[in-house]
Amino acid sequence: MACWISVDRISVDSNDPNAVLQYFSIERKDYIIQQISQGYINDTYALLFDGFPCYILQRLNAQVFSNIDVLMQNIHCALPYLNDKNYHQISLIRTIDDKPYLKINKSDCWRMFTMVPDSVAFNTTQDGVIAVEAGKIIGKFHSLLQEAPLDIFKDTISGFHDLTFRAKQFEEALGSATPDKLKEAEEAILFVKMTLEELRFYDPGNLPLRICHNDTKLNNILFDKEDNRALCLIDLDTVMLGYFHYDFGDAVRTIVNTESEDEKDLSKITFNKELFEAFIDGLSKNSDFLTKAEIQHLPFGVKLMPFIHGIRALTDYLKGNVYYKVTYETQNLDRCLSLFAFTKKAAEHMDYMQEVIIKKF
Ligand code: GN1
Ligand code: MG
Repeated sequence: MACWISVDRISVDSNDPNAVLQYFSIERKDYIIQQISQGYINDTYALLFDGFPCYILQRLNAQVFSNIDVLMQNIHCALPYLNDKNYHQISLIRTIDDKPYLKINKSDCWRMFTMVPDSVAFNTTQDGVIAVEAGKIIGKFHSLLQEAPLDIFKDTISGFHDLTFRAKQFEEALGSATPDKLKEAEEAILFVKMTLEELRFYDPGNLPLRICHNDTKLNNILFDKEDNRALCLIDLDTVMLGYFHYDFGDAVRTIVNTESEDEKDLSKITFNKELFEAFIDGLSKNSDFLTKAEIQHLPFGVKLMPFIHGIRALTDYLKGNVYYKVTYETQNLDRCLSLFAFTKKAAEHMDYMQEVIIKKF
């Protein structure tokens, strides 16, 4: 249902992307608005004029992001650094009253970015060039942000990739789940318990904290439509401090597994060695910033990240799909099963990854 409220004495339908456009400092034109269905959290729209995409408009999920000021502040701080001859800078479009986003009320927040022209994103790939390019751009993102002071970045979601925190949420979900769901997810629950036991002694120790993207899945990288050069990373909502192996693991899990995150046929889940080596090749071109200890931790990230995402999906399934947008009731369960299938593949390839990494770095 549309909810009419007032912004600066003007009424706006806070659910309607068309209605919020007038509050952004862009040329007034008859844009066509197309919803982009990807993404589990925000609502995203592309603004097209004359068939060309010009802007990205997003309604932020205020339930997931409880402090949108902090989130936007992190992005605002990161963007000036993310600019280089080999990194396409994206810009935030300010509102007509010169704010970084449109806050209608606490739960209705919209923001707009420039669209990267002639760019494309891929959910999965079989192409070694894409894997090389993905490695390069993730390395570039980190080298550029190395210049930014750490203390200006605040957590947008605390404990985001913290295994102990995710395990606690999982335990709570077990306590409140229906017997049906517990039965349906029996195998996945066992896998979590076993793997948590195995990772009990995981300790990032004195690895350096870096400004991470924290969601470096393949489809958050834009490539040039013509020559497949990687241009930049998008979806900067979780730019905050973390360990490099988070970004490494998220990229690898979505590149070397050539199937989607909710693939039901687990026999299709891959660990494609050519793609892994290509990714490492690309990353090694922009990896001077990495310490020895970080390099040693890279394979661990490939096991950790799909496992953490799997626990989060399973927790959400047990809680009744309250966090992620789902298109069917058991989607979160399918996601966790496929993520766990990849976690197992990663575990089988730990020595192999270490060997490739030692050779290339
Ligand atoms: C969520 O909405 P999207 O797809 O950008 C999630 C990520 C996961 C991703 C897919 C804030 O991101 O952590 O990698 O789904 N983002 C948040 O698993 O929870
Ligand atoms: Mg995201």
